[in-house]
Amino acid sequence: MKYLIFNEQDGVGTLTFNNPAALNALNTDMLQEMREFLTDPAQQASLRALILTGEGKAFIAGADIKEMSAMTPSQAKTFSMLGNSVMNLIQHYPVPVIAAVNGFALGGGLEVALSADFMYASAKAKFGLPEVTLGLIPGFGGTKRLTQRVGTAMTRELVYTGKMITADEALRIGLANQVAVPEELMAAVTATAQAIAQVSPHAVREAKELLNQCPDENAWAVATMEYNKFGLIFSHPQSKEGIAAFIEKRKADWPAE
Ligand code: DAK
Repeated sequence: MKYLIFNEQDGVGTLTFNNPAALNALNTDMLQEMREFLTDPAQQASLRALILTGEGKAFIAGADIKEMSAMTPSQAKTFSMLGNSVMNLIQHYPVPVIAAVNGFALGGGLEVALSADFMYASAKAKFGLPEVTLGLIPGFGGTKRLTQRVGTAMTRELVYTGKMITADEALRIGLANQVAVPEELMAAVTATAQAIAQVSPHAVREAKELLNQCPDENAWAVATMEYNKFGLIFSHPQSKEGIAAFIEKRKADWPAE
């Protein structure tokens, strides 16, 4: 991979955006590499959690403005469709995805972080949707995801002004779950990913699938899915093991799915 670095330890994968000279700006090739990585079934089967982060001073400073400068309207639409499909692959990745926002997360970069299940921020991170300053609008599903995360009024202020906010402000509005000093960001995110890797992998995958339905379905549809899943999970060996381990006062040893 030219734009991505991947490594894994004990079921926790880390995918690093690696084009620091361009602040990891999202170009077509990088999006295609992400799509390839995210659809690899072997990788999906072996991981328990996936961390996304950036090399250098940016997480991702947005879509590649230089590449976009040469696009026709139809190429821009194709680019937006590719970006949207990659964001959906992150959102629906079968295991939790945590964005470790190490620096600038702007435009398409914030949209990547918003597609993750949740994000932690370095105290140095900066967030924003500056598309309007370029005469554009957010193109990778960010308006909806940001509205779901921080509410309508805050999203509108950020989209209409294009301004950047700090990590502390991101924490205050519920965009980031935690702020860490820069040197401790990866340790904090890894500790949470490792905690996820300890619990039942089957239950986590099922919970993620259910949580992904919540914003789009009505309460009754979600409740129906929940009780169906809740019933089915009782036939899974991991629920039997988890409950037995609690009663026998021992650590669960999760059988393979
Ligand atoms: N694209 C391409 N190159 C970028 C870039 C970007 N988004 N951001 C930074 N770079 C490049 C810079 O051009 C510079 O390259 P050289 O000049 O060295 O060749 C290098 O990265 C270092 O950047 P700076 O020298 O500017 O670094 P500073 O620390 O001074 O400033 C900055 C950092 C993040 C404040 C600044 O680089 C900046 O403002 N960058 C642009 C941020 C931005 O506006 N991002 C939003 C991009 S728009 C759509 C599809 C998609 C989208 C919209 C619509 N449809 C088709 C509907 C998505 C849009 C976006 O994401």
